[in-house]
Amino acid sequence: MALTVSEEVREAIGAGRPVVALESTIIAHGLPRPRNLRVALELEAAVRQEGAVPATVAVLDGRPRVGLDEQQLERVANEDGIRKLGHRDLPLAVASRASGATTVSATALLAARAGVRIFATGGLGGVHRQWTVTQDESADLGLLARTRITVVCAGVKSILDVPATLQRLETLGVTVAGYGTRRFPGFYLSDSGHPVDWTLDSPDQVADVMRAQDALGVPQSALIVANPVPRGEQLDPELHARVLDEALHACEEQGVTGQGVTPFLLDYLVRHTDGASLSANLAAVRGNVRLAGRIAAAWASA
Ligand code: PSU
Ligand code: MN
Repeated sequence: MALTVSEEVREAIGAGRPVVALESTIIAHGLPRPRNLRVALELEAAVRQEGAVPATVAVLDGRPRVGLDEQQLERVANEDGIRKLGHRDLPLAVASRASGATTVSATALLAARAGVRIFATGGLGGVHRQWTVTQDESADLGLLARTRITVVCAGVKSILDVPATLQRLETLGVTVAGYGTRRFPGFYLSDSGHPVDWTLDSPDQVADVMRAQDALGVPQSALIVANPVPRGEQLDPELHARVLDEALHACEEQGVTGQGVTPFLLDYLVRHTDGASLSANLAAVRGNVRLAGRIAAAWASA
């Protein structure tokens, strides 16, 4: 098998103990150095604190890995030229022995292949605001429509067209629930301004939905658990709206396209909010990782 699962993760899966997959694009391309390595280690520690085993996913020298040791995490955080890999890039990275961080789509695919059912990230990719011109829709959505995994996230990134993304998730048949909220979270913001149809309030309830997915034999699609950043830690909504508007203009002016768009926008927000967007991003990810640990525990104990 072209996939390497770390010994600790393999043993935990084999014994039915809780495991949480973590993506690496946020480390390599979503957070500035040297903060990114500290965050990567902190997120793994947070998973452990909830009694689960962390399984960060990346491709190193052409080898897809589920579960990284500290040296491998350091490579993801600090290596120049580390690529950004969506799921379509995996065969190319393997064949050319490239190293890359995995997005939600590639992480979900590899984690599911390894037998990991729960995955935590910041915000999903989705439909970009200029979709009618660019047709830019993250591969995250299509992959989650055909992968049986539970993704804990703070909604979709607010740089996106949120209602269009919600509509696409509905069309694709991806199950979505708010966690402790009737409003769809807005990544940097606790509330995107859009409702969700279903609300779950405990890890046990989430695990019940996962069991129902399996029992129904529905298409192998994901469950999205949309967990809002605490209101006290969100980005000021006015600042968010103003700087995002500037960021979208800058992106267009500089002709940034394709894979570059999301990292460009996130970085622009960090630099033009004095790091406030970074704090909100981290608060969201931390909350998601902890909740994912609890869901993994509920899933394993049933
Ligand atoms: N969430 C974050 N930071 C990120 C991302 C998500 O807080 O950098 C990444 C995820 O890996 C997601 C990717 O899958 O951005 C989406 O990129 P694109 O729009 O190019 O599909
Ligand atoms: Mn894109």
